[in-house]
Amino acid sequence: MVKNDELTVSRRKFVKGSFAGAVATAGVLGGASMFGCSPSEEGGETTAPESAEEAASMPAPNALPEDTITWCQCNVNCGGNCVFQWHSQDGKVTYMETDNTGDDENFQARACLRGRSMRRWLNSSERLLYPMKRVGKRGSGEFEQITWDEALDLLHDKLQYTIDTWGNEAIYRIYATGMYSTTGNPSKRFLNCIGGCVDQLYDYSTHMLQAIMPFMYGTQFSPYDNVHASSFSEAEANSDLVVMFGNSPAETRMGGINAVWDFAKVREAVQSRGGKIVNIDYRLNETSSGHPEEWLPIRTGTDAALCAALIHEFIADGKTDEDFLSTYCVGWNEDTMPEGSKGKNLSYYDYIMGTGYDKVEKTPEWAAPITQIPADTIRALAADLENAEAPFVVQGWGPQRHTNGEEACRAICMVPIALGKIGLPGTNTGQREAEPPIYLVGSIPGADENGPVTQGCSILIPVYQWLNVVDHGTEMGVKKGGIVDPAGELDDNDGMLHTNIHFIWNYAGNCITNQHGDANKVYDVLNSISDDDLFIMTWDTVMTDSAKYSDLILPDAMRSEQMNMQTQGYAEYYAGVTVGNPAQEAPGECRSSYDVLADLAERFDMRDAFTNGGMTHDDWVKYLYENNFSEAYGIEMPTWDEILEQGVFKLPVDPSVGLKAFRDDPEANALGTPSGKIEIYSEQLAALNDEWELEYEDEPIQPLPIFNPGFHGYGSVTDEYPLYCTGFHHKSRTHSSYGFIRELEQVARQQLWINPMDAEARGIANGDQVIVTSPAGQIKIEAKVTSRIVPGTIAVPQGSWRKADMEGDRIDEGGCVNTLSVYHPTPYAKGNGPAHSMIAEVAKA
Ligand SMILES: Nc1nc2c(c(=O)[nH]1)N[C@H]1C(S)=C(S)[C@@H](COP(=O)(O)OP(=O)(O)OC[C@H]3O[C@@H](n4cnc5c(=O)[nH]c(N)nc54)[C@H](O)[C@@H]3O)O[C@H]1N2
Ligand SMILES: Nc1nc2c(c(=O)[nH]1)N[C@H]1C(S)=C(S)[C@@H](COP(=O)(O)OP(=O)(O)OC[C@H]3O[C@@H](n4cnc5c(=O)[nH]c(N)nc54)[C@H](O)[C@@H]3O)O[C@H]1N2
Ligand code: SF4
Ligand SMILES: [Mo]
Repeated sequence: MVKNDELTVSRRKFVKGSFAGAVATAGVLGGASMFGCSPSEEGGETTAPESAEEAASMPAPNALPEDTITWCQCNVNCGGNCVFQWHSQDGKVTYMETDNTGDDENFQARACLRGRSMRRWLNSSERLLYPMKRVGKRGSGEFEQITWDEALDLLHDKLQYTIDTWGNEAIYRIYATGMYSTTGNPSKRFLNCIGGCVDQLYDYSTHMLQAIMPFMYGTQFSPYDNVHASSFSEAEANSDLVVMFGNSPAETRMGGINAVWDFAKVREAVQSRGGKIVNIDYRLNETSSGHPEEWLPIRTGTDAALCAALIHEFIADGKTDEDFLSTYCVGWNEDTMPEGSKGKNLSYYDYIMGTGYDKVEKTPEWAAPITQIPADTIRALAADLENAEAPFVVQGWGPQRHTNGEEACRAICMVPIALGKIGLPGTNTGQREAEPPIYLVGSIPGADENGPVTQGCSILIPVYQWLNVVDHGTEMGVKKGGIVDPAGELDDNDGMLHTNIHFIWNYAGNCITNQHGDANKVYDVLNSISDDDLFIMTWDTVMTDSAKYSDLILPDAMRSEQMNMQTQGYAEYYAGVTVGNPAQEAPGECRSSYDVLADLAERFDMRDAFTNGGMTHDDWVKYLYENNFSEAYGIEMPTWDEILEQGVFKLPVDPSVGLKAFRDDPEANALGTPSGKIEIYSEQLAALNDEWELEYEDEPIQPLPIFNPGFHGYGSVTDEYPLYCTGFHHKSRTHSSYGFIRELEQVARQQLWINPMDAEARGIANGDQVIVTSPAGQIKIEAKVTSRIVPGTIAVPQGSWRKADMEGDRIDEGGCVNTLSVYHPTPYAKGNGPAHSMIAEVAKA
């Protein structure tokens, strides 16, 4: 929490001197500066004109005509929430400036190239303009236009039919992240008005980590806070070594006030103390592009083996912090094992030294062939970690988005734990860099406490499980399939679901196919179900691949076309809020989702409840702003009139050290684990492994953070599929969002990364079209032959738009990675591990 007195020490002032130096240093931001956005002395940049004619008609910067300025933010799920300053004339946006508020250009939430292409999205000829209902097969893309009245009648009838036939447990609100706004998605409130729905557990971002970390760091754990992780600003202030596992802020945290900027300052500061950055990745990512000495290449999906070997060296060198391990941890060695598990050689120490789990000593020589990292290099990294006063060990979410991700994310945390470098200045817990602790305003509530709208159903399914629940939900339950039932709604049925999913509510998401996994399987499963037994509603702005599987498509007005409000994102380290009026009218028959849902609620006699007695969308914005949380944080915020005028309010946040309170007083601040300590060995996980009915016999839930190759992981390649195949988040899109914008695609094309050795062996040259074949499907894509990726592994940037003739050869010419990923949930989280764990072969097209 930010307290008043803390606010007086402004982070901006602290930062200014060092950052000026950082931008002066050639290449400090690597390749990112080309695509991201650099702070400029002059203030905002305008959106580039689309043609020479347009350039000629654009006003010269020093002779701007009178126009209307409105504020908005980028609403997609990149975490940035960067600020847009729209200039409109005659009710139409003409160009965009980004954030240029305040007197410190280092503290401006400046949009990246994607955000700056938002005008092309708003005005795209690909916008959905009217409601449509499906007339062809699912996935065929055949639809016909209907009226809003027909659409809402159909929606009402199908929802009512679903509830009457199977109950509200048959309605699922699918994971969907296309719209970040305080009022942008009132679907939950509407669905609660009609009795509720099954909702999402975890997310596609941190599926494995979010599920498993609470067993190690306690039930309060969140991947999205500054309690369990330290901020990059803390590393900047106090660290002398940064070791990153699968984390590339220059690609995933790109905005102007975003973690990529914080990281540039970290690099400057750490290097100025004589320290260094180590960037562990299977590819030389953008964050270390221009700094190749930072790259430590590793085979995809093998981080836990590297961590085990590092810890082996800490032990061999006598550098483990035994006081810390015995005071703060459970399961490090025999002495610290929980009572019930003693005497069985189950500790992590036994695992490392070859006296436990698999009786193999985890030496650097053991790890070398697995990780592709020479033993000497592992020893040198171990020495660097041992010698650092304040090592900052940090993981992105790439390593956990693997079939062995449940172990990998914990194994990375073992590195600072073994050294006792947690909760101290300049250190980190092994988690991703911290996110800001406060949000200044709330959102339209999904339910009202004691009010007319109450939560009707509390059953949750792991997000990646939805296809299984559509297919055979009644064979799934609490101990089989990871269903969570907090209110005991399934007690009368032995914890098993009463019904499959029969209705999917998809607002602002592309997780039916494109972003989910195994798109060919989705096609087969959904087309095997009769139309009476499944209804899918998609509400979007463009015709996505997921939309093609829907029975009804609704067109949405975008945020820049409505009054809007949103806080800072979750990626950059500050607090803020932006409020804006519409910049232009929505095209065609696009309507605000709030207004549409009010009309739909009316068909259920619930308009009054949904609108809380007649509140309009804009009433909610004002209400939420005026009922902000400033008092709780001891700060003052602008009045409603002031914020409408100024658009943006921002607040610096002080650095934080993850698990500091626990380190300072482990008894007063015990963790939410059974022992109150860090549980390296989890008896709870061991018990779940016995109690649950697991899908795959050879894939148990692991109580220890061991190296486990995982499904389609290390050692699983075959003659037919001799390459490991994986993915990463790409700078030309946010998932599939912005994926149809031609200019962005041209700047950073969709390409298969392949090492020259693997390419040569297959006669593939840079720029060739190739076919990638996995056990799940085939894509066609351009090859990028580069030594920036390790040999033996290929990589497909995720989020590209699928383009496949599903009744023909099914080859996806869009190059979507989820055409290749096999549907295979992980043991405990039931998560999307295969998103980054695949095997494949490549051939010239
Ligand atoms: N293989 C593989 N798969 C992955 C990942 C991976 O790394 N590898 N990453 C996963 C992760 S981390 C995530 S978060 C998910 C993301 O998956 P999704 O949540 O599906 O994200 P997007 O693809 O961005 O889809 C957002 C949709 O919202 C729409 N949209 C944007 N603005 C508006 C609006 O104003 N109104 C409405 N109604 N719609 C709007 C966009 O057009 C787009 O279709 O993907 C996951 N899938
Ligand atoms: N430009 C852009 N930015 C985004 C998004 C986007 O789609 N585009 N999506 C946003 C969202 S919702 C999320 S959840 C985050 C995602 O953030 P992350 O999950 O952290 O992103 P990824 O690119 O999947 O992985 C990060 C890095 O890990 C590497 N990696 C993958 N597997 C391994 C491995 O086994 N070991 C090691 N050491 N490295 C590995 C990848 O090459 C990549 O450089 O990004 C957010 N920001
Ligand atoms: S895509 Fe992300 S970094 Fe780019 S403008 Fe949008 S929120 Fe900012
Ligand atoms: Mo995500």
